[in-house]
Amino acid sequence: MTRQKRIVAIHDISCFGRCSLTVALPILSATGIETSVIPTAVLSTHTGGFTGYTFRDLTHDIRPISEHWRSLGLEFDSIYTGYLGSFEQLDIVSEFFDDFRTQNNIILVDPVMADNGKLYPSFSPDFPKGMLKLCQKADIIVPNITEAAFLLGRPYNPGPYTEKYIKDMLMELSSIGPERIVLTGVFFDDRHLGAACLDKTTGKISFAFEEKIEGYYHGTGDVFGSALLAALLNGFDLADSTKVAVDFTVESIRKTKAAGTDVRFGVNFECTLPRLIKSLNLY
Ligand code: PXL
Repeated sequence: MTRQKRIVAIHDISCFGRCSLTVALPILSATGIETSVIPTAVLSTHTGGFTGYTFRDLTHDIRPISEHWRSLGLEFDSIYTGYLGSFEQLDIVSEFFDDFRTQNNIILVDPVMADNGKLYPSFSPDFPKGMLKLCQKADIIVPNITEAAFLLGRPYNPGPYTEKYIKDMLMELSSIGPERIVLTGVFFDDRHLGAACLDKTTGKISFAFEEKIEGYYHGTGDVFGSALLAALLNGFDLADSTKVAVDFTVESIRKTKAAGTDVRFGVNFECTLPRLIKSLNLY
């Protein structure tokens, strides 16, 4: 057996609502990857559509965890970050990258902060500037169209998009620094939705689309990012990993829509995991 891959996922724990760590941990583990976590905060629910949620900030636990891990000489094949709640957390995570970057590991930053043209309510208008600095240190970034617009200081375009618009956006995002860009929420017509990716080392741009399912389902960015990383770490190239992640996310949404679940409760990725495992040719 080849050496088992090990990653660290640095996100919050939203106790209810299937996003961030409650999504990343099961998806990556199910695909054979040893998944360590650094929880950045504990919330009773995510912040998308719920009111009255609790929030326990764990910012000041991140450095001590990192120091302990350094004393143990731990190494990770990937560092995967998602929702980070403050400038201080961005700075501490940036230091973590400096401490745990190796020649070959993949730093994947999902710049979680916005969707549908708007910043999430918990972020101040200058937060994208801080997130941009973290993205500069990444090997891969996975913004949605709104996050890409905020990172680039461009006006939000609600779509549909042209191929040229998406290709230009990918090129501009790659000038931030990362070698690989995966842009989600891409559509050229009203019937299909998916993602586009650019691999700067080969210059190759690829698209992956599936049938569009109406409704705004929470946590799908985390389902997508986790499946993408699972595929990359299992040896798939960027274009194929993007296809696998689009397929897994859309199938999870399809099941959830069929069940009529509250869109705030996240998507049924659990019952879609066998499909992911099959598409990665695992076990
Ligand atoms: O899925 C992204 C996410 C993660 N964590 C928290 C969130 C959100 C999006 O709203 O609120 C706490």
